[in-house]
Amino acid sequence: MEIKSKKLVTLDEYIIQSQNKFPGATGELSQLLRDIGLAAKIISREVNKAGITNILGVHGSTNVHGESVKRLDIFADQQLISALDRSLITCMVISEENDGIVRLNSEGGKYIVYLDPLDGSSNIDVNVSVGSIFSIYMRQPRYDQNLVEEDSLQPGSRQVAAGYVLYGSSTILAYTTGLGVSCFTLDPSIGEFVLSNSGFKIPEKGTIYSINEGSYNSWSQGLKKYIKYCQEDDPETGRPYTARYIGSMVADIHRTLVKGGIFIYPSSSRYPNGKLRLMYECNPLSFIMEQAGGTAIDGKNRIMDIRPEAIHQRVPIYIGSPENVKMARSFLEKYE
Ligand code: AHM
Ligand code: MG
Repeated sequence: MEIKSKKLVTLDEYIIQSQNKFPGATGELSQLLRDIGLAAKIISREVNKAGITNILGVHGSTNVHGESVKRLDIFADQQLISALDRSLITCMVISEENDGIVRLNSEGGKYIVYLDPLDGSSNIDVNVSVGSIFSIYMRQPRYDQNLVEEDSLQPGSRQVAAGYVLYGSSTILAYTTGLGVSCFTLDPSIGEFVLSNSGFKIPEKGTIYSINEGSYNSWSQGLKKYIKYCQEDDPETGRPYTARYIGSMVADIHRTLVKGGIFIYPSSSRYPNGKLRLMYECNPLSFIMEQAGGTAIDGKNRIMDIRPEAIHQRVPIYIGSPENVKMARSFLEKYE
């Protein structure tokens, strides 16, 4: 009897194999990605335990074992930063959890990493998916070698790699180094991320729109008209579209990548520049989206072309299937 088994490719194996596509690669970026993969496994384990916090103790308290319980977003931040610190390749980390830059032990390290360690963490209380996001840049050589915040202020088009981890019904890691998007699923029985899809592509057009409609009254005319267009009856174009909004950006973007459609976080009176952060939410997810064949704009311009002015700056975002984003942009232009 012939036994045919599909070969499992783990994240670590895949990263090492992919390194060969970059002649002259030193292996440092591969190491950095593997460090993030390891931290993601530890965070995934803790996120999955979050539902039993009543037994283990609520955040900020002491659990039944007498251990202090950290907030999960702080825990995720510490895991990722210490994983990056250990391998001495990264000189600086900027994270949603820290107001300023975090200098690591390797001031000479050539990479700068932006992190949203646990995006959507307010959703944990209600057992909804959350995610981690990362964005990696090369440190630019300067004569004055002191590491300063400005070194990290590079447009998204200069990212050398980016990705996200979605802690959902299963844990998924997706990343790109500019040669397409690869997705891995965590197999908890062996504790490994296993390749589930390489060369991941978003549908050209989709029938799902995703936006927090509670802010409807403070939207621009163009956006109001576009959302009305999504809701109109026109079977030929698949309308009315379906509305889906999880309120956890990584989960909303992951669904958009798989099923197609559009995700929008616009400017509003509460958030004149949108709510989401350019450097550790919008840029990395735009890089993934573009590498999967999608589009990401701020309403007019490509997100990854924006010249950043501050590490925590916010930006409106329209991201998803190219046809849907193009249509949204045409409404914004027409009713400006
Ligand atoms: P957070 O970084 O404080 O978790 O906020 C980011 C989250 C995103 O995941 C999500 O897309 C957005 O906030 C939802 O915001 P809103 O509740 O305003 O719709
Ligand atoms: Mg966030």
